[in-house]
Amino acid sequence: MYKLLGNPKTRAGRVLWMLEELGAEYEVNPCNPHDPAVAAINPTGKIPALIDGDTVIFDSIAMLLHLGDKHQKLTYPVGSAERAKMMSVIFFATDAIEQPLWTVAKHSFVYPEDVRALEAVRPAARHEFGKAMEALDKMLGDQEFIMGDEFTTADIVLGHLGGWAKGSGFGADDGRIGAYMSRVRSRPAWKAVLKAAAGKT
Ligand SMILES: N[C@@H](CCC(=O)N[C@@H](CS)C(=O)NCC(=O)O)C(=O)O
Repeated sequence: MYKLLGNPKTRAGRVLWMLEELGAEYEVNPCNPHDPAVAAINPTGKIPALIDGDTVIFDSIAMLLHLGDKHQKLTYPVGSAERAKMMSVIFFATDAIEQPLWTVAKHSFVYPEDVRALEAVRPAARHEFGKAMEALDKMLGDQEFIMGDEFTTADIVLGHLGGWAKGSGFGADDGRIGAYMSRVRSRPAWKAVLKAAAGKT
């Protein structure tokens, strides 16, 4: 039984999505960052944190890759060309798409108020996000999923970021990218996460 710490409305949501896709057994403590429960196991106090037996994993992407490897689903064999390509997409997503979203979030509600500079960072974040969407559109082309015909971990990362973008007013809902986001975000596993999260509020 996996134990996940983290409010589903954060990056914990992408891990819950993966757990649902895998049909894994898990329990969730929907705590917020720096809750004593998470501070006790993660030196940064950040969420999510995943407990798998005696192992504690701190980073959501590390969790997704670990779960995929362990269950041998939604990924490719370690060392394969497909696995390398999928990781390229995932790291592109967290570098080029997530960072501008995270920058705006940090300047909106994470940093202490006296160091926030939201209006100063917003134009660069929007510029960076726009460039990332251009690149994503090229990567995606007319494929159903980012790796082709198969839904993989990379689609969970991208689909989760699509929701984050929409929720923070960046948008990723036009054209091929918009259709792709609707496709992946309509999967039953993600709907189950949303339903469970809504039930907790
Ligand atoms: N790269 C980490 C980032 C973790 C992270 O920054 N989590 C946010 C919530 S989504 C958090 O705990 N923020 C509180 C803080 O930065 O102090 C991951 O993907 O898990």
